[in-house]
This record gives sequence, C-alpha cells and structure tokens, in this order.
Amino acid sequence: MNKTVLITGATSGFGEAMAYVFAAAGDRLILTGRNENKLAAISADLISKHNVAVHTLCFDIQNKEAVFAAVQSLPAGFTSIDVLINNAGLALGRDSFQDASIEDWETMIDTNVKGLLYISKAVLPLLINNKKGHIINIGSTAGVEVYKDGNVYCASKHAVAAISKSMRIDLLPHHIKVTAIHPGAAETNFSSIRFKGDAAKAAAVYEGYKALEAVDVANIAYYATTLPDHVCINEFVVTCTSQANSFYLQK
Ligand code: NDP
Ligand code: 8X3
Repeated sequence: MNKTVLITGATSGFGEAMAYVFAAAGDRLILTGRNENKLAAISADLISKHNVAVHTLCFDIQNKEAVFAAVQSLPAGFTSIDVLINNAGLALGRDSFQDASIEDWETMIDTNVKGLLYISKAVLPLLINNKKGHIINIGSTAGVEVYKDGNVYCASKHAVAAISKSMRIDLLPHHIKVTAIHPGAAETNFSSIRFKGDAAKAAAVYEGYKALEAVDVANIAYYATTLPDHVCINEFVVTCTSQANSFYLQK
C-alpha cells in the first residue's frame, strides 16, 4: 500500500534522491528544506514524472517554533504520516578541536541534533495516533567512529545513533520502527557545504575512488520501508566498496 513519507532536507543529496525513489514507488510526499524555489521545482518535477501527491514545507529545522508550525500547517490528506526520514544535516569545517569555530559547532548541533529532535517531537503524535510508523534517522560512519578533526560533527552523529537507539526502546509500545542509516563518504553537496564553497577541497574528498551516490542511500532507506510490519532493520552501516570505515579508504 502506498505510504505518506516526510523527508527533511529534500532539496539536495540523499533527501532529494529519496524523494525520487519514493515517488517512483507511488508514495505521497512531504518535502522540507529552506530553499523554497528548489522545493517547488522538485515538487513540480515529481508530480509530472510520477503523478504523486507532494506537499512542501519551507523552514529552518534549527527553529523550533517554525518546525512545529510547519507540521501543524499540514493540510488534510497529508497528516497521516507513515514514514519520517530525518535527513537534514551538515558538517561545517574540518578543524582541530582547538581551532574549530564555536559558531560551526552550534550550527551542527542545532541542525543535526536539535533539529532532528524538534521534527521528531512534532511528527510523533501523528505516528502514535496511527498506532504504527517508521522513523529513519540518517546518521553517519562519523557516528560509529570518531576521526581526527571531526570533533563536533562526529559528536552530533554519535548523538543521532544514541537517539535512534533510545527512540526504538521508548516507541516499542506504539509499534513504531526506528532505523538508523550510517553512510560513509557519499558524493553530494555535503563537502562543498563542509568546506564553505571551496570547490577544490570538496572535489578532493571524492578523488581516486568511487564514492557512494545519493541514490544508493535512498534505495536503502526505501528498502527498509518495504519490509513486513513485524520486521525492523535497526541499523545499516554502508560504505562504498573502496571504504572500510572512517580510517581506511583505498584510492
Ligand atoms: P546535502 O548538503 O546535499 O543535503 C543536505 C540537506 O539538508 C539539504 O536539503 C539542506 O537543505 C538540508 N538542511 C541543511 N541544514 C538545514 C536546516 N538548517 N534546515 C533545513 N534543512 C537543512 O548533503 P547530504 O545529502 O550528503 O546530507 C544529508 C544527510 O546525510 C546529512 O545529515 C549528512 O550529515 C548525512 N551524511 C552525509 C554523508 C555524505 O558523505 N554526503 C555521509 C553520511 C551522512 P537546504 O540547505 O536547502 O535548507
Ligand atoms: C559524512 C561522512 O566521513 O565525512 O558523514 O564523516 S564523513
């Protein structure tokens, strides 16, 4: 049966790829991000290619009031959510603990951790009301191991891993599945954002090997939602074949 799927950070990378994968399966979509024009363009393209229902919500996930207002504004037909995909997030900088910017740390914590908590809190009553549902949290291999100069980005993704485990326990009585996906290096806008528009530094991250593509992660998220009601994959740790973990990458 077709589902209603809310994807945060749907204007780029994994989130955008997920929108296309779920739309191709005929699912109804709620897409969020901060770029209104991009949301409108993706929505129009999905509707024309896949003839699915799409609703967009434009807000900054760091803003608690905006998050709750956006979820409360959902029109009839989009309030019965089956799947929440907590994907919006970013890394800012790759600097040693002593040199890193406090503002960058705050933005990563406010987005990757607090934003994920806000939208989960706002959407959960809708899932609980349905007595079933699925939350998919996009963590990272940075949430499995800590690497040099990764400090607060790694900490934020360790928090996503811990929040996922905690959600899974507390939501047991409500029959809500929680799946954490921890991808390794994937070629998206991620490094361009991390290195603040330094195209050479961003490109260097993906040179000499075949990194994951956004659609690889999107296909895994979709697969997790296709399993029977009694089956929940708790965690995926997924890297490209050239990467073993945060430390070993074969170029
Ligand atoms: P992109 O930069 O391509 O996409 C990030 C998305 O998050 C965009 O849609 C962006 O939307 C949204 N976003 C960022 N900040 C905010 C905010 N404050 N409010 C609302 N939306 C926001 O990166 P990826 O697709 O690669 O990243 C998606 C997730 O995957 C992130 O959580 C990232 O940490 C994680 N990840 C990425 C990996 C990689 O190597 N690429 C590997 C492992 C995990 P907009 O800016 O338009 O608002
Ligand atoms: C993104 C992957 O290796 O830059 O989460 O942490 S990595």
